[in-house]
Parts: sequence; structure tokens; C-alpha cells
Amino acid sequence: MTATGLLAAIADVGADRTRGGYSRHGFDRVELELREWFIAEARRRGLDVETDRNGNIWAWWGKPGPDAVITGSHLDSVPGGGAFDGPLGVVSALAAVDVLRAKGFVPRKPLAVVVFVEEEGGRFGVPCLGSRLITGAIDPDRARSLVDPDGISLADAIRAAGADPSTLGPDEEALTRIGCFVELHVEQGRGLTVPVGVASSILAHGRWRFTFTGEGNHAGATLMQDRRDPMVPAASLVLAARKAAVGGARATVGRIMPVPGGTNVIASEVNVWLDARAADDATTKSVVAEIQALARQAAAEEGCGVRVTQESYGDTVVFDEVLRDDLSTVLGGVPALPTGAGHDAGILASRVPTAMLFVRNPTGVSHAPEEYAEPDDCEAGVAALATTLEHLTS
Ligand code: HGY
Ligand code: MN
Ligand code: MN
Ligand code: MN
Repeated sequence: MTATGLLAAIADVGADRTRGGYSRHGFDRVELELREWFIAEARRRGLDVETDRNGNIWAWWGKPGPDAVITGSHLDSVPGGGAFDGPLGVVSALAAVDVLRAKGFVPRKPLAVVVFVEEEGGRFGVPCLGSRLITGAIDPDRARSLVDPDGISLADAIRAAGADPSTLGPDEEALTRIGCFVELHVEQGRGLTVPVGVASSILAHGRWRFTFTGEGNHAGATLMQDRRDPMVPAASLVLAARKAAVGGARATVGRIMPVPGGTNVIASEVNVWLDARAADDATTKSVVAEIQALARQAAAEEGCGVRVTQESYGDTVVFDEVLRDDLSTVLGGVPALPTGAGHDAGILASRVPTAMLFVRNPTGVSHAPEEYAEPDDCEAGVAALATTLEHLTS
């Protein structure tokens, strides 16, 4: 089956029709339905499916074993996200297995398609949760205590999904089986002029939560000079992010949550999430330091308090150059390019040889319903992934 056909099947399961895009998050109803869809598709291909201690799904072609070649991606999305970010890597892996099976290829190494949980952090706030848990990049107790906007903890969401949260934690057995990991992903940005490329690096990036505290009061009865309105420094943070992100750095506030959030109420507290990224660790941290200083000054001027929590962080990832160049050569000299988006591949790269294939995105738009890749480019991606997997498991 083609990637396009499988994406259409996923769209029947995963689209959030109320928003036109996709909103499926870790262990929520839609992601669980997509996981069941994937398991059925994998089993239809005779792959042996197992779910690891952190909820990641592994579909094996051949017995699990050392020096395995792993491919796959994620099925969750950001709120109102697109249809390709994550699913394209998963369906292309299934379609690549179809291509290899159709030509009678039999891998001489174990091969698995993996689906990582909660890559976007769209529900519990920490991106790449499944791959961070496997590699020990997040403490399991901290993970269990993460809560979604409705106050549901990850532990409760896992229990509600019929699994056991007490098993969360580093998984050396899973890691030592991996000989290398190759993730195919829709391009996010406009770097490719050919259908397929390979990744060279991932920007350093992190998420910081700013909690501004003031004095809740009546929007009409409170004189302006008597206010301590946390929405004022929150607004300054949005503008400070734009001001500080220079020289290729990127900083975004995509989420603000005032408490209690009434139109005629001066908020008592405002939570603001900052996403900041840059080509290197030092630049990212200096951009965030500048934003923090501006936010603290704005809070003080309004008589408000501010607390800053770093919720996630990852230094620049430079992918294994030998593997990158080997795949680029095998694929006929496709270009290598950096990505501004984070990926499970970026987390696994700290432990195993890792590469990424990108499929051209004509507008570069991602994390929005308009995210797109041409069907021909999707099929070129499948062919490239099949060639890659054949090369690596021969
Ligand atoms: O946020 C990111 O960079 C990725 O899409 N999870
Ligand atoms: Mn994404
Ligand atoms: Mn992704
Ligand atoms: Mn009233």
C-alpha cells in the first residue's frame, strides 16, 4: 500500500474534524485509536508487535535482537496540527516493508518499525516523552507527575488506557538492541529542492514556563493605579521573545493561560510558555536569559511576581556523519540539511547511530492543518526508506 493510501487511512482515524487539523495527544482517545490502527496494520504484515515499558510500540520483522535496524516516528500531534508530522514516518515505514516484501527481500538483521508516544508534548508538556523515558533523559517520577491542561496526570492517563505507569523508566534492553535508527519525517521548513534529503543537525531548543502572579480583581471596579495585573508582564514576554530572537535564533510564545480567565476579571496568575531555539547551546541560553531579564523587569514594574521553570531542553544534535553520508550516497547524493524541529531521532542520537530522511514540504508549513507533502514526494520518500532499510539490513 502506498504512503498516500495509508495516510488517507490514518486521516479516517485521526483527523480532528472540529479543527480541520489533527489534535491527538499522548494516551488520549484519538492517539489510542491510531495506535490500534498501527498495530492492526503491522500484524497484517506479519510483524510481531510489542509495547515497551514506556508505551512505545515496536513492530518486528524478524526476531528482536542486537544490531537491529529501527525506523518509525510518532502518531501524536500538536493541537490543530497537520496530517504528516509523525504519521508520514510511520506509514512510510509500513509502506517500505511492503516494497521490500514485494521484491522478495529478507533482512539479514532484525528490523522494526517503532511508534514513540507523546513526541509533541502536546498533552503533558514534555516533547519526545517516549524516547526521553527510554534513554533516561527524564526521571520516571517526574514523568508520572506531569499533568495535562485538565489536571490529569500521565500516570492516570496511562492507567485509563489500561497500562501500568509504574513500569516507566530507562530501557537498556530496548536500547542495546538498536544498531541504528532512521526516522523519515516531513520537512518542516523550505530547504529541499528535491523530494528527499537527509538531516545534518537539530537546533538546540527548549521550553520554559513563566508564571506571573498579581492580584485578581474586578475589571471595572479597580482603578488602573491600584492594579497588579500579571497579564501586563505576560504581554511583554511575548514581545521580548520577538525582540531577542535575532541572528537565526527563534523564540515563540504559543500558549498563554490566565487564571481564572474571565473577560471581566483581572487575572491573579498568568502562565506563559516560551519555546526558544538556536543553532547552538550558548545562543539559545543567551536569548532565553535576555527574555527572562525583560520579563522580570516588566513584572517588577507592575508589582507582580514571576517564576520561571525550564520544562525541557535539548542541546544541538549533530547526526552521525558516517551514517548520514552513507545514506546520502546510497540515495544518489541527496542533500543534507539542518532542521529547526525536534524529533525522537534527536533524543536517540545520544545513544545510538541515528539518521533522518526528510520528504519535501512545498510550503514548509508545519504544526498547522496546511502542512503538506506531494503524493509523488511521499512515494519517493518510501522508495528512499526502502533502499535505506535494504542497505542497512543486508
Ligand atoms: O516541537 C518540535 O520541534 C517537534 O515538532 N516536536
Ligand atoms: Mn512536530
Ligand atoms: Mn514530528
Ligand atoms: Mn459582577
